[in-house]
Amino acid sequence: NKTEQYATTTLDADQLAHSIKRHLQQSLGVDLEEAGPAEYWEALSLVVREQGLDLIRKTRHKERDEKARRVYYLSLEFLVGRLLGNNLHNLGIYHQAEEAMANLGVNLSDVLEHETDPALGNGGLGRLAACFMDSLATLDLPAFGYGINYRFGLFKQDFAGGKQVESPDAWREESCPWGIERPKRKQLIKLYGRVTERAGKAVWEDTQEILGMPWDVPVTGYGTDTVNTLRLWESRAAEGFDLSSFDEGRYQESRSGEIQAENVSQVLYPNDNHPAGKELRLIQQYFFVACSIADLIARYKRENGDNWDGFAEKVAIQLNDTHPAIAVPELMRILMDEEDIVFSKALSICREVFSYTNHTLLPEALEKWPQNLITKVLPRHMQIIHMINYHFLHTEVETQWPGDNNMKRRLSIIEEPERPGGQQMVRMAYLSVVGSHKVNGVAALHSGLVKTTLFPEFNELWPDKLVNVTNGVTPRRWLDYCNPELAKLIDDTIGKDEKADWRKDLSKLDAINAYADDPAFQKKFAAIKHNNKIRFAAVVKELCNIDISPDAIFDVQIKRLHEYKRQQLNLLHIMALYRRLLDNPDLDVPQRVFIFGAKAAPGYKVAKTIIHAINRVAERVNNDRRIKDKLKVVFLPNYRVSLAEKIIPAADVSEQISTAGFEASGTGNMKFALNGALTVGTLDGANVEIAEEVGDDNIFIYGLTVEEVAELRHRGYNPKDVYNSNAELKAVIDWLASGDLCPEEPDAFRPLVDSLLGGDYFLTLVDYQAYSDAHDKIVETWNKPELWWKMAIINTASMGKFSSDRSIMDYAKTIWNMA
Ligand code: 26W
Repeated sequence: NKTEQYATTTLDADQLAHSIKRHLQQSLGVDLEEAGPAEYWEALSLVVREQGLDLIRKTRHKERDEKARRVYYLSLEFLVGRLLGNNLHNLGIYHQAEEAMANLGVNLSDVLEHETDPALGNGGLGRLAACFMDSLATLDLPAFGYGINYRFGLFKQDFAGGKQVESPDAWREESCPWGIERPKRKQLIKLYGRVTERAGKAVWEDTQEILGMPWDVPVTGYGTDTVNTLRLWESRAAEGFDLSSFDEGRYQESRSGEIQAENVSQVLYPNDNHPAGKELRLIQQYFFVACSIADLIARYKRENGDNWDGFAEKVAIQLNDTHPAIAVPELMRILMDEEDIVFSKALSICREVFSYTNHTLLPEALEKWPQNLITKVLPRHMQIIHMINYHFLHTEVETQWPGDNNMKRRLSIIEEPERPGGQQMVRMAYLSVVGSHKVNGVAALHSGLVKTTLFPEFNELWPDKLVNVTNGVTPRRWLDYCNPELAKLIDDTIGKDEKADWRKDLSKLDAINAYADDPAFQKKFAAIKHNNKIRFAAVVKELCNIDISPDAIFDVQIKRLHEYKRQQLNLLHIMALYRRLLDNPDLDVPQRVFIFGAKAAPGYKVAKTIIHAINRVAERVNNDRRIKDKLKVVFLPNYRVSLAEKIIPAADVSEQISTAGFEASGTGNMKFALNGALTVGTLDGANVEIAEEVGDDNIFIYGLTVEEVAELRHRGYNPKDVYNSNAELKAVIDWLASGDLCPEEPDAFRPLVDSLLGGDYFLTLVDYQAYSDAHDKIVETWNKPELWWKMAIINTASMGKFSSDRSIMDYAKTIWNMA
């Protein structure tokens, strides 16, 4: 039986080649002679999809028999990256596929480059969700991811005159063999309308309806037959044609309802750490939440019947930030209005089922929706939010702080306007805390701040609710797949039998520590880095037409552009280095290449100015013969997952330089250290734990701590004082302001200069000197290669803690009650 043959993950090269040919001819209608890498990509993807679907079915049967608790990960973003190479790896058929392709006369890596990189996320939060899906499958945990199948992912980025230019990313326009439509599981959801009472029951009526069509992406695990599902919803019109208007020849009009409905899943909002506050965004949130909750309830009933008493035992729902927070009143609505369960019981079911992850402390990033808007779009949900709030304030808060109305005002899910005439706002974070049994931050430092500064009263009221789960990254994509030479060196050194496979247990890397001083191992480690740098230099040449030497220090900052992440600090320092070289062209310093990748939210003026300024400085520096190639600056356009996979293995220095207290965790920091780059960073987010793991001697920590930041703000801070007392810093800021770098638009960098000198909220100037000193230490260390490579090896060897497998086991134990 043909299908059974695919159930095992032991396809050999011949079988694979046979299936590839079959799909080329029979699924794609392409002759072998006509097939290029794009066709081979599609054919091989179909082979893998076949395998994935078969295993999904088996996983489902196994779970049905075992009746275990399932976790549902609700996220508006899943930044999965390219899937074919990763799936081949996870299924253990990568080398067979390589061989099969070679026999067909094609190169597998060329084929893999033909996959469009699905950009269904903005940055850290979305990429974390993707690493978690990989780990859930690898650990054989029953799990579904739920999200939106956006037609347009995060915009594509280009530069014109150094400025960011955005264009739409219609990523599905080319075929996408991974997604499989599941019409049998479609959902109908309601919006707008009004609530009336009939026979003592709330009835939500006169609504508009949209259809949610699920689109399933198989998620393979490494070294296991478990394949989970990422179910992404696409919106469609609920009714077909309005036939009367069709008959009258008004074809466009008859479809107008449909066009509106389809808008809902059209585009990913490109904001990171700043809400858009738009009605369509609220509808997106409700749309995917309502589809997902209905879907998981239907699954529960199929498997367990109609008895709600067992629901919380079988279902755990994780809210990835507050974006899906409307799930709390949605489940309440179903329990109360459709299942006749009383309020208090419904709330306790919710609290057993939900938990919420906070990813940011930035005040402007915390979502609040105008009460009026929720009332208009989701009138029943607004009533239920009021009911939850009333119960919370008048029983729970009242018991803890009797008669304290000030406390009630502070903790209310509804924020009262500060000025008369202002609007009431619904605090989605408070709704999430009140509706959940656990709330977690994403690194130890961050979770501490969640307790002490973000939700101190909640922590007093419910001392066990706020917990920490430090983020992690999947070692499959971020070491094995992106850095195969290093993966092989590790295998050759510590073995690759079932027991020693670091791919499944990253703490096994610890054994590499024994080789940190070994000259032969150091030589191999350094040679691999060098090879990665040669390959990456070719990418830079192709994308930017800039020549960089693999002998230079590759110093990298790749992440969303945000003032708190302080790309501007990096820029000011580069400008100073350039001036130092101009003053003294024979300065005995190693060659350095500063590499950036970052997208700015289209509406974020200062962030865009920083991109423009970096590009202008790059142009000046790269074309100045006087400095003899000692300094280069590269800003790669259109930073995304597939580019990160090429940059990170080639990095020597990892820039993690946020203002202390602002980067919740960071996950790029982990990927770099795992691949043997040394971190220059502040004591922020997971940098603190990275420093703990590698030891203070193996990381370049600089700058103000969280406490010092608070102290300085308390004392009062004037950036002009720093500006006036640091001649080098003053000179580069004056240069930025002078218009010299952008003569056709002399005021171009004003927004940046004003942000620095008029307030400097992110304390860039305060940390400048310490940052510059840290870089001097980096150079000093680079000049002692045995020390450098020892440190680099210790970094790789010490990253065991930062596997997303460990993160997921933490969630399973402390939050989901699954292990
Ligand atoms: C509604 C607007 C909005 C959009 C996105 C607000 C907030 C966000 C995200 C929470 C921003 C984000 O991606 N946060 C990052 O989450 C990562 C995973 O936990 C952390 O590693 C990063 O430090 C954090 O900035």
